[in-house]
Amino acid sequence: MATPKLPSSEITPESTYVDRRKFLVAAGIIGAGLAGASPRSLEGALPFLPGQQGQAPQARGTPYGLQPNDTPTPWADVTGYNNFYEFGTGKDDPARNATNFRTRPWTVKVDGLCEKPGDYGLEDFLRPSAVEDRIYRMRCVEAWSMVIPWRGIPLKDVIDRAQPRASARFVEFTTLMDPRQMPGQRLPILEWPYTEGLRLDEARHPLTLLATGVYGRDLPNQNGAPLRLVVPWKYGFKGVKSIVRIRFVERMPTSAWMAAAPSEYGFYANVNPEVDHPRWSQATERRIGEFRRRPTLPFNGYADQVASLYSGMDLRRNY
Ligand SMILES: Nc1nc2c(c(=O)[nH]1)N[C@H]1C(S)=C(S)[C@@H](COP(=O)(O)O)O[C@H]1N2
Ligand SMILES: [Mo]
Repeated sequence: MATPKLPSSEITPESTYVDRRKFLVAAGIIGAGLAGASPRSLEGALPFLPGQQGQAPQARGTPYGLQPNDTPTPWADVTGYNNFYEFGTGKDDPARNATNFRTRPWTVKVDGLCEKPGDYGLEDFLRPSAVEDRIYRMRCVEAWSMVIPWRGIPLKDVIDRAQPRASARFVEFTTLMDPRQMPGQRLPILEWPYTEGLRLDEARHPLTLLATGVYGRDLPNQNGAPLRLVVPWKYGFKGVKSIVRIRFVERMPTSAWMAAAPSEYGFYANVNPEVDHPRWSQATERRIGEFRRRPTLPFNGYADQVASLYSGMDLRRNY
């Protein structure tokens, strides 16, 4: 696995909360012989060559905010360098520990302040005509970034079908709770189940995707199968994985990361190079696979499309 070697100054500040060895022991990974037991079956089978399927990166001014020097991050990194704490806090833990995670059958409950609540099967979400391939720049609050060819449907489609009421102002998303399958949930790493939220207008923005795949095939489990959120102008932690509930609410939801460290992870999480994380700078980033750091762009390069959502807001306070 080509897990990039990072200088120690960059290693997983998000996992400061976690004692990794405690995790491994309690999760039954040390001693249970799980480590290394499951080879990454998809690795090496690159199914999608940029330029052959889906949206190839184009010149400046593409609808998806790619810059001329943005090329897709290799499959091995997209699927081997992950944050999915339900399966461990190391970047290569999810690929190893999520191999047998069951994603079929899968039901997503849509409820809260809407006219058409219901339990949806995956097939209900995935009208084939609505599925699109889009290459997005993605940036983690840990100051690394990738360029990922996602496949998915606009979240707006799902929201419109549910018909939110006028009183609905936010959308809350919840990850599956299943400590038997998700060893991280047996430990107090975050408040489980993982939750996230968007303001309703952010959720309806045409860039916001419910992703079902990468590189033209179904999402690998470590990337949040079978359904995860992708919001390219926000820090990666907004991209809640393995979603089982989408709920319309009046009040701003508390996300898992806000609950863990409210002074470090705000609700808005718009990529803002001018507002440092309390423990490190957000001015630059390291693109996985590259060595020289890049400047971080406001709204991760999507300002033209999304800055108007925040006009009148103090983006230093609303980090
Ligand atoms: N349920 C759940 N969703 C999650 C996380 C997590 O730990 N649990 N980590 C978040 C963080 S911090 C990041 S950067 C992205 C990483 O997505 P990727 O591994 O597909 O690149 O997932 C986000 N979604
Ligand atoms: Mo992240």
